[in-house]
Amino acid sequence: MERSLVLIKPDAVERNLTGTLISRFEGLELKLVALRMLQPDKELARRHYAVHRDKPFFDRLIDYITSGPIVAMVFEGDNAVEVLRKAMGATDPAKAEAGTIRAEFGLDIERNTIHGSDSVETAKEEIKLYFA
Ligand code: D4T
Repeated sequence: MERSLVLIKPDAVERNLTGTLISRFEGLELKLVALRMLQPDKELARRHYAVHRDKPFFDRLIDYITSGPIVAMVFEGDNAVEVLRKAMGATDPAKAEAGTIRAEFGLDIERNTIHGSDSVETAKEEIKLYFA
């Protein structure tokens, strides 16, 4: 049984996609075990995206993820990390496979609607950040 952190990002909350996206995740036969709405501060955002701190897009990414409310969730189930990553599609919505959430709802590589942990280890760290 795995757990993964999912974030519904500001672009999706603003476009009233929260319910639609939660339904999509529940349809994957994963169990929603935690949920909270918050507006992350810069410190939380920088910790979450620390791995990208030397990338040229880092400051924009931090500004964006702190720009409005997000919904943080933990889903649990068999292969939860991989199942969620597949359902989300590639980081860049323009390159995401048809039928994936980012292909359907993503606006661009920055405003790509959702986040999902990329490994079981990362998920453990990310869940601690959002659900202390
Ligand atoms: P997240 O972490 O948001 O689920 O995205 P991914 O796991 O799919 O992709 P990532 O870690 O490589 O990127 C993190 C975050 O940075 C934004 N980004 C990424 C960006 O603004 N410009 C870029 O060139 C890249 C590669 C989008 C997601």
